[in-house]
Amino acid sequence: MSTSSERFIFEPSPEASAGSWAEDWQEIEKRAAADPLAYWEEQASELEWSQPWEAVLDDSNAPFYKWFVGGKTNIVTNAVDRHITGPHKNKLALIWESEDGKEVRTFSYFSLNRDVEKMANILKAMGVRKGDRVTIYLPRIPEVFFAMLACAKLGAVHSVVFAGFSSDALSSRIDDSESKLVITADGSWINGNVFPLKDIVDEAVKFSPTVENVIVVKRTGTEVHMDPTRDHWYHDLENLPIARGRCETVQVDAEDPLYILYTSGSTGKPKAILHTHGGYMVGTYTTLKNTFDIQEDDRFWCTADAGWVTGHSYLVYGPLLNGATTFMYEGGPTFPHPDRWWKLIEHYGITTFYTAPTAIRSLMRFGDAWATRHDLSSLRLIGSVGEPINPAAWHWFHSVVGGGKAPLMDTWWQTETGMFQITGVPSMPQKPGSAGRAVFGQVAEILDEHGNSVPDGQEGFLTLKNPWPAMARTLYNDEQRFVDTYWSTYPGRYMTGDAAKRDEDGYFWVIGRTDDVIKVSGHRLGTAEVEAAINSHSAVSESAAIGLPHEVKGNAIHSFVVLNQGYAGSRELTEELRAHVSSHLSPIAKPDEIEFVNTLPKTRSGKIMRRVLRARALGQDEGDLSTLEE
Ligand code: 6R9
Repeated sequence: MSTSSERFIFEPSPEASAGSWAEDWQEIEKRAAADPLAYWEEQASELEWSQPWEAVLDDSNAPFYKWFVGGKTNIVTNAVDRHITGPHKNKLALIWESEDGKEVRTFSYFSLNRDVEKMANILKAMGVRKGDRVTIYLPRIPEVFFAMLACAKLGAVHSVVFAGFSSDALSSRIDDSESKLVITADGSWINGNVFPLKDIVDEAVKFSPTVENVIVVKRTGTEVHMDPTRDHWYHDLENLPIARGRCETVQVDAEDPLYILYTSGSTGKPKAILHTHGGYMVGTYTTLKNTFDIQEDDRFWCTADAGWVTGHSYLVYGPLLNGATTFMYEGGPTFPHPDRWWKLIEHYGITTFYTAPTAIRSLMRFGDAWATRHDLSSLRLIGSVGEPINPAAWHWFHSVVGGGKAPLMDTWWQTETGMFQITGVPSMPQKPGSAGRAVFGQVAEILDEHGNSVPDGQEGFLTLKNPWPAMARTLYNDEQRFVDTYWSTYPGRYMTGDAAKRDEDGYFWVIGRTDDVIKVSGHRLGTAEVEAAINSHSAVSESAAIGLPHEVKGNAIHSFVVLNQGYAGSRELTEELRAHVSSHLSPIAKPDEIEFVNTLPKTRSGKIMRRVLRARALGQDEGDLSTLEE
């Protein structure tokens, strides 16, 4: 793609820009560029702090940056507490609908606080204190809000694990974080079937020395085993005296940890990204406000699961920090029919809708009629995240869902960045396929492998120049890996791992990952994790996994497998290996194709050359093969 073919521009409509938070975006951009710290200080001042900060940024021990140093607050003070003492008290904070559509639960800020206090009182009674880690393994139900907010309220550190990960994956995350407590449900609903969450937890905590208690929310009514010394039904705990009464929000240092979230990297061991109360709070508050222009009467729907960073920042924290009404739906987009989401938008009058390109592509395939038979005119802004949005999906989303009028905000960011880094605001012209411009106060630069700036229009590595409040502070228990992974390629700069281009107007066009991380249906996975799962099967000697382009999922996993002596490739074994990955890692990581091979291309030092496999599969030039072993 050349930049000249990317000239198609959507000018903002007066309705979208007039009165929006960042209406004078050029002005704000200029001001924030001139003094980013003043910009962030001004944003932080819109929130409540029990003790003001002494310095906005401390960069003396970079890359271990500190924000709002000396300040005291709690993200819950701003996400919940401040709303119940003001005009938002009776405003809806959360609307939830079940997968089958038979249950609706709504929470005003007042009642959300009641539930958060109840959960926090229970956690406290179970010995959870500031700094303790709690693993949350829950479906998309309101209790995931209560659990995350209750931990934060006490200054405990939550580690949400996507409730689609296997017991192996869950167990390693519980052990790595040394969680005291696990919060789960009996099961979750997936397209009318029960996924047995409690069974998976039982398996995962079997050998976990640190887990003292497991709280179980009843959701599917499935029969589960309850260990009387360890497991407790939430509905029993809720009725105990310990659950009653007020629970104070612990004031913590701005830099105290809020959560860890495991995400995939280049090795088989997931990285535990650590975020803090103060900076993360300011960053998610501001970016959601600017990009989705949160207004008093909005109903904001982010379709992400709380198990991923998008769910943390823009389903739970961002909307609540802005005093908005956030909507959560338990199920997926196509069950029982491909208009499930459109029905919800129509019924609840959703105004701002944030989803992933893979979902748009999967819904597009069913034709326009499923969407157009619903009145989607309440939508005033729509958004995309997770991977580049291809032109066909952009136009369908914009015209069929957004009615050609709702600005489509593409948002580029990562688990590590905590908040948007490249995006737009509704008053800014949009270029379909470009994620937009660096957020206010940020400078993004495209560099070559030597660290030199590349000319506009040319591909290179996407880097971020300025520190930002919601940046990851470290990898939990692995400071060295934090420095090595993100900060040593280009000293003083954050290396994103993505390839991108910048055009002459300062818009960024993200191409994709340059490492062994792949996005499958918007979910972040590492090829090494898939390989580790396959290699744990007794028939397998070794394997390599790569991502290949897929029309709906963005990327699909292809695995190349070398079998042990005495095994032969067959259709049965292929299915067995796919099921093995499903149960040892996650159904989302199941390879689309498995190819049995005799050898894998390796360097002389024994490293698998995945790029050679990818080039071969795509029929492309295999590139430099000088390091390839005989
Ligand atoms: C928020 C999230 C991060 C990776 C990132 C990039 C890809 C995310 C994107 C996008 C193009 C966008 N990515 N948003 N690529 N356009 N709007 O997805 O976090 O799961 O950590 O993934 O996702 O490759 O490096 P995470």
